[in-house]
Amino acid sequence: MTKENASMDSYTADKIQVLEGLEGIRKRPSMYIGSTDYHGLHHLVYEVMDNSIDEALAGYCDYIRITIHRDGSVSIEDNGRGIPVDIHKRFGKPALEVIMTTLHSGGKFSGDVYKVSGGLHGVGVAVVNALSEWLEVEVRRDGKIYRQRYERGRPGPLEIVGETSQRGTKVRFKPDPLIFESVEFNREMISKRTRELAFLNSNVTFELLDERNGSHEIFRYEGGLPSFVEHLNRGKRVLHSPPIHLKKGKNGVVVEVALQYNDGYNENIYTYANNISTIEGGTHLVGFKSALTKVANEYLKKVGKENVRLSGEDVREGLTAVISVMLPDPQFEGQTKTKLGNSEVKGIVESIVSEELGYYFEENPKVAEEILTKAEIASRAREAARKARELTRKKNSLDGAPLPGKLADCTEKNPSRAELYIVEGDSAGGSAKQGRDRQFQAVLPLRGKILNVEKARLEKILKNSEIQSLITALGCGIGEDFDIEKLRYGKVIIMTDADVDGSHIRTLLLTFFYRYMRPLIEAGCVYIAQPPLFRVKKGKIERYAFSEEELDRLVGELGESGISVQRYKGLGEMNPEQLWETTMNPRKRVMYRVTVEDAAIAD
Ligand code: 0RA
Repeated sequence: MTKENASMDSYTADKIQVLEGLEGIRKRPSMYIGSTDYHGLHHLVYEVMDNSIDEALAGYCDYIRITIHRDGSVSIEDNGRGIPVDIHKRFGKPALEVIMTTLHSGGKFSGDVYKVSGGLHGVGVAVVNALSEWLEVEVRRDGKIYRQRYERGRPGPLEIVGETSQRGTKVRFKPDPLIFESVEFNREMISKRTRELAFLNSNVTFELLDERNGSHEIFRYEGGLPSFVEHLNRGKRVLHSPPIHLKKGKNGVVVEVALQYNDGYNENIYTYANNISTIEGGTHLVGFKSALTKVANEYLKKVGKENVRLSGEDVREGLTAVISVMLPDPQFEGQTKTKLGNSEVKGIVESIVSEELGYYFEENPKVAEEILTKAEIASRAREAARKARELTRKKNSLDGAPLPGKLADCTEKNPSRAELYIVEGDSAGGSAKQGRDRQFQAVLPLRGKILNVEKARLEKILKNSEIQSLITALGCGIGEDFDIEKLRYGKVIIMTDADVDGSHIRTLLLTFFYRYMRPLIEAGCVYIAQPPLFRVKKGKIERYAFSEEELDRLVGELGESGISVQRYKGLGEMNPEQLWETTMNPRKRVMYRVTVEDAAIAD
């Protein structure tokens, strides 16, 4: 500061301080709004909306209209009390101007006006002002309409422009193109947030207008969180209706939860703290999960199933839930500041949900049965899959595992040049081993026994020793552990007989790949060999036919006299040379590359 500045009166000094504050926001916008891309841009809209929502939470506002204007500005209008315009004692200027030009870190105005402070990360509308080319605010209050315009945060005069019997605030701003990468608003994004806020604030009507194309949406969900859950579950088969709904306050924290199960396997939980979407979860989510698991297990105990023990994952299979907490001083943590950190919230949510959900289950035993039956099935499936995985992991223990004894490996170690033939039966396996080019072709014979488990559940199939050999030979693991980088062969070729058994084994293998190694199919690594069905011989001429039609053509070509036709019932009937010539020699063979659709059909 210069000497002159230092000697200025306190009002001017305040003004300088304010401008320095707003200058700081303009210098480091990302510190306040996360980024200057379209996320940051829309953040401005959400910030102003949150201020209006605060009025609604305080019980003074039930209507909010958002308009995207043709000139690139957005306005947010509410019917709340209107921002106060009287002279602020400490600052000696209108409260409106103080609000528009002062950073309120954390709890706005140290909590004297708002019990629950919303505002995205509580940065305040001054941030929007600082990052706007211009901003106009209109306040309806005390029978008058007040207006003030700001340019890059600098205030013009506060004027009275008319009279009114209404109350409310309208903030219209045009984001500064010097700050943002793009200043074009996306209606979809604003619409999504508006819908979300409408679910979370069931007493408020929202209107969204886009003057650029004349579109107009109204959001009002008197059903609140249960409607939100129904919306998320739309198109799904639900286990019970309506959603379970509970709401209760404790120690100044209000907890509201709606949940409903569908017959799928996904877990879909949305969490909010003071209307802010906590994408990274936090203490409210932890408390909820813990309560849900506890209540489910307690209920099972009560109905005499002490021996069943459900895990959290079991209980959350097919669950759609929305959790909303309101608290006086939210702490946001995590990478994107969307994780609720207040430690006291965990216990509060846990005790409220335990108690209320416990009552609900007692009063609605049919719903409880539906939910718990599903969780029990989930539990059994998870247990079986875990055991199977352990089994294959042990045998596989990924890298250092010994290769199966039946595998005749190739010398080539570069997977992109190596091939694995999966062959049905030991005798065909023998021919393939002798006929192959051992430089790049490996052979793994599978015994017909694999057929016995065809109808078994997949968990059982995983225990099958033939399948385990296959997993070990491929080296890339299965399911969540699948890693295509570890795949030992770039081509995996299924070679089975052209009969019913052969087709069963092929189907089973495809199903297995589809369920446990889908990326292998997606990468185009799985093939089906096409062995010939007939051998036609006449004198020294020897030819092969892969179909009846081809056979007819060949016979016609060669002439019928002195011709001998052999029909191959199985690969085993071919000698090693024949197998090489017809099915394994890359220069002559015909192979079919398996697509995901093929495998899905097999499944
Ligand atoms: C400070 C104090 C009061 C209301 C507001 C701010 C207020 C801010 C915004 C921002 C958008 N819409 C708003 N509506 C109100 C309380 C005023 C009173 O006690 O009358």
